[in-house]
Amino acid sequence: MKALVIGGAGFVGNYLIERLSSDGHKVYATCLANEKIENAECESFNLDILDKSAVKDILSDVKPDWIFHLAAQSSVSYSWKNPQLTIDVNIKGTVNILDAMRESGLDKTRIILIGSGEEYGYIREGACPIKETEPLNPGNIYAATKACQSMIGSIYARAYGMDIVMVRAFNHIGPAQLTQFVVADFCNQAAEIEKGNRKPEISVGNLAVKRDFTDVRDIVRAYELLAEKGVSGKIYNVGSGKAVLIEDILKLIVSKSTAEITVSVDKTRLRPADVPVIEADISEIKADTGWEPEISLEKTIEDTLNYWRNMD
Ligand code: A2R
Repeated sequence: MKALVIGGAGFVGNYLIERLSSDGHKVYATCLANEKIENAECESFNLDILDKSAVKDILSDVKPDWIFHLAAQSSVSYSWKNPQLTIDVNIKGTVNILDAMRESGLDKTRIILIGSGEEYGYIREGACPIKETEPLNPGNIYAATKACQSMIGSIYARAYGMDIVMVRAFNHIGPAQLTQFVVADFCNQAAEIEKGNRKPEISVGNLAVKRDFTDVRDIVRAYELLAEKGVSGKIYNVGSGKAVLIEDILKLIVSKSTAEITVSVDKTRLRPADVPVIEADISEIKADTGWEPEISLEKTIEDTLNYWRNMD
């Protein structure tokens, strides 16, 4: 298949390109002008998804069989600081891509829209693990934009018969993730302590929330399977199906570190509002594609710690 990964220079994009190429697909990818796609097998283009005519040009050039839309302002904490940009990229950007597909005669091409488990937000009591049918009640700006993306995706699928599969991905982690995300941040801090570059104290935000973490390599395998076997117009949770306390993740990282580490709470790391528990019900994706996560949390933490240990 010819696959186009929009937003291919990010954390997930790199893994997805690698996965698709190693499975024999011809992969094209886009990134912003200040970014670079590292994979040599992949043909890349610069693209800002806010420029619809540029999106159309690339679609007409590549004529992909599958589109994976990963381009996003993907940080929850940054979305509080810059809601306008988050709304522009995550909502207007998605509409630009869907409209560009229709205007280029690619309205029957399969597109995988990557949303987020954050869309569910403040769920009803007893609703965990969360099914795709759970009402959305987003708790932050990023989540609201992704909820909007999945609603628009459903509307375009129904109204225009477009082949859209929507994903609600829960937290994904692994080597090379930016340190604005919690596990990468803790692993980086632990590795810096081991190297003697900082005092033996990890600085943390809210440890009392539970999140559903999956290795990024399992996540991209899910995306590929959804492109192959996902049902058009449907929304799928992609996660581990098991929420873990951030505090327990921290304990795991500290236990795997060779340094003696203490923990301190940094109030600037606390967010204006945190949703207490997010956990996925993954029976839909299991039933339709056979996917389930294979890599343990322990293995992911070890690989992520090693990644930061090897950084200069
Ligand atoms: O913000 P940057 O410079 O890291 O660039 C990000 C890129 N991006 C854009 N691409 C095209 N046009 C734009 N206007 C635009 N704004 C940002 O999308 C980055 O290279 C990519 C997203 O990658 P990450 O931030 O590393 O996110 P990750 O973890 O790969 O997640 C991919 C998807 C996103 O839809 C998340 O919301 C979802 O999975 O969880």
